Amino acid sequence: MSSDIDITRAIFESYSQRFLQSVSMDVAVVGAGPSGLTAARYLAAAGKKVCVFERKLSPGGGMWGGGMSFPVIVVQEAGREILEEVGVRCRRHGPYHVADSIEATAKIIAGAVDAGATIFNAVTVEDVMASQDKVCGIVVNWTGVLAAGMHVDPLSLEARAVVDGTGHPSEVCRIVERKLGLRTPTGRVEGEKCMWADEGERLTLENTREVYPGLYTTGMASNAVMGSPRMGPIFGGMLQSGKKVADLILEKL
Ligand code: 48H
Repeated sequence: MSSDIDITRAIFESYSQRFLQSVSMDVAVVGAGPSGLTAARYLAAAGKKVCVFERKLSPGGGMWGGGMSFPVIVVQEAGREILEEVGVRCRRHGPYHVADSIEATAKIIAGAVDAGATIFNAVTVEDVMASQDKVCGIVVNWTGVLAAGMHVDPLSLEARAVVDGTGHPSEVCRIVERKLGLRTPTGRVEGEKCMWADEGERLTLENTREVYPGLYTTGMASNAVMGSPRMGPIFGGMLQSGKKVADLILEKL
């Protein structure tokens, strides 16, 4: 009888404590894809209080499925080095390296958690907090509440930096474009262009930057914002972008 209640108490008290500890953080990463998780690992390893917010039940984003659901990913040299930091076994294949996408995704998640990042799953970021033309936090709601279309107001969490790691839709940047006037060099959030792996990989890294005061992009969102090509199931750019955005934030904080 009482053990059922103890289980409820253990879960509710632990989660409440975790949530309360996260109402004010150094970095909020939106989206637990390979870029966001990699950014979180480096930031946490550098001693920053970093939380990752993932809409879905499972973190990992688009990496589980490899290419067309063949569970294999391709990386170049720099990506291999980042994968090996978290113990992923890579194998040379022609000019590339390949890894099992399930092993890689699981170890990237574990790497972020082991470094000290907190991952909130099943939580959607639906808005940002802004003050004096600077993004200074995120606004979250339960994914289940949003999926059910219930009119429930969200909660706000403060962050010194926010990272848009939402992948192809670049959701946070689109919100900031609409509500705060984020502008790219071309004047608007462009959306990604057609497949061109080499160029897409190169530009993912180049496009990783602070796009609005307090708001950074990483991974596919960086290319979507700047109108650069997609690159298919080659993931080194995502990992390098996560590392770069962590470095950019560490320079500032
Ligand atoms: C909370 C959210 C929200 C939100 C979205 O798509 P991802 O894997 O992102 P990246 O950039 O780390 O990696 C991209 C890669 O997976 C990919 O798609 C590639 C390389 N494509 C190339 C090609 O040509 O197709 O992960 C983003 C995550 C997902 O898990 C979403 O559920 C989550 O962000 N997310 N979480 N609040 N508003 N929006």
